[in-house]
Amino acid sequence: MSTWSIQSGFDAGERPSRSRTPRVTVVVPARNEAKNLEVVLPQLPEVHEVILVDGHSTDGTIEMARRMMPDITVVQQTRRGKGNALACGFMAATGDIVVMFDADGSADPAEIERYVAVLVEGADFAKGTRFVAQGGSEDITPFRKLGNWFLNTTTNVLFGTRYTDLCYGYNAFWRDIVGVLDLRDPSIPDTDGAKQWGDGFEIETIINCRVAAAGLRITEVPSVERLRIFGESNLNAIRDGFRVLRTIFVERNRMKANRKALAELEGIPSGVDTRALPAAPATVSDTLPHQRDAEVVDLREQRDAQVVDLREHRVDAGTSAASQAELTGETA
Ligand SMILES: Nc1nc2c(ncn2[C@@H]2O[C@H](COP(=O)(O)OP(=O)(O)OP(=O)(O)O)[C@@H](O)[C@H]2O)c(=O)[nH]1
Ligand SMILES: [Mg+2]
Repeated sequence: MSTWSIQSGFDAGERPSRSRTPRVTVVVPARNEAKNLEVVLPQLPEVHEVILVDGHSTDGTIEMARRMMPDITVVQQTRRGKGNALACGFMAATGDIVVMFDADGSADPAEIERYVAVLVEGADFAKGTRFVAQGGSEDITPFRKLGNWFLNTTTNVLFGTRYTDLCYGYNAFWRDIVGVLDLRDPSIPDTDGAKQWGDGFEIETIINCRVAAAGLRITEVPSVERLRIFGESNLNAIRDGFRVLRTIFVERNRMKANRKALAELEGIPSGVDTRALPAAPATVSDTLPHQRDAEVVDLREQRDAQVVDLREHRVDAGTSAASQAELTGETA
């Protein structure tokens, strides 16, 4: 397993002190996964908390989750799409480490400790990969594999990254980097019912691009993707593949714009190669000195406020999805 980060040129400062025995939050986005959760939840190891982010399921997903794991935290997502579900889950998380864990049976719960281990050893972001020794997939088709290879290579060329599996959703990170991800605010309402940018399956690409652009330490973790147990994939290879491709270019422009803005702030004369600059502060607390006083506090206030906000969307024990939907003004 190799750890790498792209050239950042700045010493982003010391990482916040991190626990050797971190509390782990497992975030499980789920849309109509009742049958899978019945199998998957009992297999999860003992962790600090498990957060189910429900995508307006109609198959009793929430009830099943509660039956299999009475102390599970249930959050109702605020808009639509896996990206929004994850953003809601990250915001509600209280552990030191966040593990992104699909509900469909494809992620092996026994691997969680591997992700945690590389984070404790010094990585900021532990990226699952099916395409290294000891990794694999029982699920991927040759067509998707080719598409993933193309998207992965494009990212590596444009960002200077060393990813081997861009489009894989089993990843983990220290929660103190969540500010760097800068995901679409879950409290922004779902206006026209259309999936908003960042709310769909492009989420993994957005996260991968942003952690790399920020110069964070990334360690790839071999992972074996298993077959979805029941039901059908929500992913459409062609439509979502194009969404990912677009994301890569959008994120590349974002990185360049951030670096330019940062160079201006730092008073670096034009003509200097801004590729040597990080695209964003490395972690919420590891901002560059000039940002430390002003922005950190802001970010934290914002984060706390959002968590409180989001908790209004939590489904309390004994409250059905329908009555929760009434509460939040959403249709179940
Ligand atoms: N809350 C929520 N979860 C979702 C949504 N879309 C997908 N998910 C969950 O995200 C996880 C991954 O979705 P899948 O449909 O399996 O897609 P995938 O794993 O990327 O693709 P496959 O390899 O085809 O399985 C599953 O646990 C889904 O239930 C959504 O809109 N809302
Ligand atoms: Mg899946």
